[in-house]
Amino acid sequence: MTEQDAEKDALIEAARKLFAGPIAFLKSAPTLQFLPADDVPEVAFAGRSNVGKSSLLNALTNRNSLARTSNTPGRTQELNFFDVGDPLQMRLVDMPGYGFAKAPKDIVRKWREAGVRMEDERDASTPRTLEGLSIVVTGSLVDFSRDQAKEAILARGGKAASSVSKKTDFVVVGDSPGSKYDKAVQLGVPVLDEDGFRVLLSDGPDEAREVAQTGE
Ligand SMILES: Nc1nc2c(ncn2[C@@H]2O[C@H](COP(=O)(O)OP(=O)(O)OP(=O)(O)O)[C@@H](O)[C@H]2O)c(=O)[nH]1
Ligand SMILES: [Mg+2]
Repeated sequence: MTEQDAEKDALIEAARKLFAGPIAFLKSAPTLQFLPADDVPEVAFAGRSNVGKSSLLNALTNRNSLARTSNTPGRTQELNFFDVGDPLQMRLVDMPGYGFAKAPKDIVRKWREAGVRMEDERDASTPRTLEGLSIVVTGSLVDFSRDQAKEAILARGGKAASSVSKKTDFVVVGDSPGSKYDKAVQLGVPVLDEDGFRVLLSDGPDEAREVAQTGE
């Protein structure tokens, strides 16, 4: 074994011991004024909601329920601090996720206003101009795959529905649309072509209604 290998093994063994030893929940900080003193190194788990940050923290420390996990995005809502080692060596910090979470939009905004920056805030910062709207995409679009169209709708807070009803707000129609188009016309649901869809995404529903075709 080389000297480097030996050093590496010693580090791995020290880490194993550290994470097998005492680890305790310290506190949840809802705002910056509740952060613990900055006295030891901290490793924070940041990332999109529901990707498994809390689960990773549990796996790393070989404990089942140190950090609370859940199937529902937005489980972790505050900064949760865990003291590692006795005497204290470092802290692990479980952070709220960002992205499509149910609750954390406001929470992420609160942290952002407090000066905390998370990487890749793309989704959290897309304005939710389609909040509460149900949109059906049918037929093939030129510049969007079905998934891309759906993602663009979801990112703005809209719902990508699969069938047309009176409650549908817009039907986006590409080539060879089929019966969903007929149904939209029949029910008087505003129909958008691909350009109209772009208006919906960039300018919102009011502008899109101006360029939509409405049947009957
Ligand atoms: N298949 C699979 N599922 C995982 C893995 N890690 C976590 N999960 C599951 O993913 C879901 C979310 O896990 P969490 O650890 O709560 O995710 P989080 O990133 O802390 O979520 P937020 O606190 O909402 O930001 C749970 O249902 C976990 O069981 C993994 O490695 N593989
Ligand atoms: Mg979590």
